[in-house]
This record gives sequence, structure tokens and C-alpha cells, in this order.
Amino acid sequence: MAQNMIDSIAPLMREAGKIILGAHDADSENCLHVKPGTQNFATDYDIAVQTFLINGLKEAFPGAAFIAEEKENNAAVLQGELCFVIDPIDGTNCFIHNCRMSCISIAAVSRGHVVLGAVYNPYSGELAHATPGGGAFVNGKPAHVSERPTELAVAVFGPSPYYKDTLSVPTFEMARELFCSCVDIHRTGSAAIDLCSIASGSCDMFFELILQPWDIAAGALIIEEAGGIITQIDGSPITLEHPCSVLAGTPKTHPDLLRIGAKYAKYCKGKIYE
Ligand code: LIP
Repeated sequence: MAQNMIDSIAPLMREAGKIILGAHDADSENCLHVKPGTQNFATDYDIAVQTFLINGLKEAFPGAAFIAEEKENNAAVLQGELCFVIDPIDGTNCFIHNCRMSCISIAAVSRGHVVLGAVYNPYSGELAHATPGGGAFVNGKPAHVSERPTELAVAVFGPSPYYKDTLSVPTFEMARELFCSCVDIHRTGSAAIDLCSIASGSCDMFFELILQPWDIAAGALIIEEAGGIITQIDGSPITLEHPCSVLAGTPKTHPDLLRIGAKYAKYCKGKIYE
């Protein structure tokens, strides 16, 4: 069933991508909505994409439940028969600033397990997807993580911009350590795009000290099916029940990520992770 799901979901994502590409006033005040947290915004387009996707998925998969960034959520639905975890525009700040580095992320979850992950970048036209045991693909071509050792790796990270007060110091200390252990370090503004860059082998290590379930649900499966490894900063499995830290890499780089991240795990606790 999961493999056939992409046949219904991919066209929906591409159609929703047209809403993103057609946006012309994403940075205007009457389009922006301030959310809880530091400089955390949503736009009318985030809501329009989310509404379009939920309506389309309800029609294609009657009875499905939803967890999505721009709505109230109850993690209990993850244990049901079918739940879609949606980030309608991952990289909202990039979208507002027209950086052309945002994507749509959808994961299908059944009884607590991700059965399909799909990430669509409307700017590049790339659609990455994976099913458990089915492999990872970008626009239908198999995707595999790189074989580079850490000293030849390019890292990518997210500075958790909505948590500057609590996480900016450990984030940039860890980024500096990582930067000094590899070739270079990038920042795109979309965690889902970053996770897919690990799966496709263009980047080799990723970290962000806090991400939401909708940021990572699809990309995590895509990385694992591409031969990568994704955990929390202490090496434990990621969770979709609440926000968590994320380290993602390859069999060659993830051990170094864990080693560098060990001293920052103490910052990844507390109320913001509940
Ligand atoms: C964003 C992530 C990004 C992270 C931001 C935010 P949003 O998702 O993709 O990597 O640094 O804090 O979580 O809010 O644009 O959907």
C-alpha cells in the first residue's frame, strides 16, 4: 500500500508547489502571522498549502488523521491506522525572503511507524521519497548517502532560530567544532531539504538541536532508506511524539557527529522538548 501511496501523494505535492511558486507578497505584513517563540512566522501561503494538502489527502485516504505545523495537534493520532505528518512550507523564513530554499514535507505514519516519506522542492522540481525496505529515490532515481570520511565531508546545520535564547550558544559552538573537523558547513533554512541532501549524498552530516516532528518525519525515513543514520544528539532514536534534537549522517560520519555532539546533549532537555 505504501508504495502506491506516492502515486496519489506526489501529484498533490506538485500541485501544492504551484501555490509556493505563485506567491508574490509572502513578506507583506498582511500575509504574515506571528507564532509563539522567537521570530516564528507563518504566512497565508503556509496555511493555503496545508489546507490544500489536507483536503486532497482526505479525499484520497478517507479516515486519515493529520498532524501539521499550522494546526493544533494531538500526538496520539500517530498510533492510529493512518496519520499524515505535514510541513506545508519547510523553510518559512526562506520563503518569506524569497531565498528559493523551501519544500513541502509529508510523512504517512501507521501505528507509530513511518510507512512513506516524501519531500518536494518546488524550486528545483526534485521529489524525494522512500518506503521502509523499498529504498530512497529522487525523481525516481535511487538515492544513496556518500562514502566520504568526515575530513572530506560537507556538513549542514540548523541554528534553531526560534530558540535563540536557549540554544544559540551551544549550536554555534558545536557548529565551529564540526566546521573544524570537515571541509565546510552550510545552512539552507530547511531541515527537510538538509536531510534529503544527506540522503542524496551531496552533504554528509547534519545537526540541529531542536526540530519539530513535521520537520523530520519524512526526511528521516528517506535518509535511512538511502543508507544513512539519524538519531537524537545522545544516539537515541528520533521521535515524532515531541520536538527533539537531530544528528544525521552516514556510517562514516555519524560516529564523529555523536562524539562532537556528546558535550552539547545537556542543552537538549527541558520544557521546549516536551
Ligand atoms: C524550519 C526548519 C529549519 C529550522 C527552523 C525551522 P519551518 O522549519 O526547517 O531547519 O532551522 O528553526 O524549524 O519553521 O520553516 O517549517
